[in-house]
Amino acid sequence: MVRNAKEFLKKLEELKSKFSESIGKINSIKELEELKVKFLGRKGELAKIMKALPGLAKEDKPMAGKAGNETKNWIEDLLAQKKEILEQTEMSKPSSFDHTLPGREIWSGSLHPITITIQEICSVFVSLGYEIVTGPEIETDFYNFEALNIPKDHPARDMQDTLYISDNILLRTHTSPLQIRTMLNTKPPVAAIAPGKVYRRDSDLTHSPMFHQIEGFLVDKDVNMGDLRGTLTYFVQHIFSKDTKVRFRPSFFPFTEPSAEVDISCVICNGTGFVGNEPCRVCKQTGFVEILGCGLIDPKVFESVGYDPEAYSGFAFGLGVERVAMLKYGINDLRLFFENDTRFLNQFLDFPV
Ligand code: 2NM
Repeated sequence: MVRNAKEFLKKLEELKSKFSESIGKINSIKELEELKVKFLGRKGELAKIMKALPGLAKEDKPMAGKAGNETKNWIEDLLAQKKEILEQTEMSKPSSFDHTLPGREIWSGSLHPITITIQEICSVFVSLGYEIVTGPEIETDFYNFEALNIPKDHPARDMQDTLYISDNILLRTHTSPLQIRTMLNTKPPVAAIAPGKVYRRDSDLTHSPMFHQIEGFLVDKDVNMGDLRGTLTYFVQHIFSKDTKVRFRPSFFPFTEPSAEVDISCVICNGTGFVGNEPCRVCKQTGFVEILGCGLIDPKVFESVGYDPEAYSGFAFGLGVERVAMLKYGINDLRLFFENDTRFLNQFLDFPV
């Protein structure tokens, strides 16, 4: 018990020597924090002594109070000094940072082969002056079918199984609605290329319910099949190789007349039908593979977008991006594009993002 100023000062001195002794044994910042609480905390050693202050003689109180404060400052100074020393030794401990460890690998993304293919195809047509157009994946019956000369009872509506959202709203089955939208807001001459996702009710080894298409069209005065053939030849020779051959076969589409399917000399066997001694599996030894559909735009389509079929003519074409990418990179399984297996995707790391 502290009864007078003398005893009060003695207690403070005892506290100081006790503290000096304790701080000498401290080896970590954590221990130092605990020591601080023990001596300076609200219920700590100093606080216990200071409780006696109100009971001292009135004339002794200022001196005793001052001595208490000085003790507190003295302890705080020692704590701060010790903390600095401990921080320095902890930082220089050899185990805390091993600068001989190799750095972490930096992972960078890469473009998906479908994206690479879309960009390459589009840039060929941009080099010919085409503009790139995009638009909604959810379409109305008008843009996807009606304006393309595919009326309600037309068999072409079953040809491609449509995914409907309601009677009149659907997931686009091709990118042709973009051509319609472009024609509706542009006067000829016009040339555009429309890449994008399309959707069909179809799913098996060789069909995905979502895939990618690129369609292009050009409208001007006196556009003919020769212009179409020249354009497509330029295109395939820039995407595949400069001696890729082009073959037109007659076909049918509701939105073009005449219509054709285009084959190119097989990029796997160079049109020879053989890879070494093995018969070519890609062209089944025919030397040709189908690559796209095309034709001269039907006057009915011009009517639905308000173009004068007497004054203008045009061509259009459409292709499946997955198919082009498979031929270009020798990929034999469509599903690889949609599985996002990094062992597959990492083979396209060379293409800059
Ligand atoms: C194809 C084949 C042939 C085509 C036609 C049009 C439009 F809107 F101009 F009439 N866009 N795309 C077309 C023509 C698409 O895909 C195999």
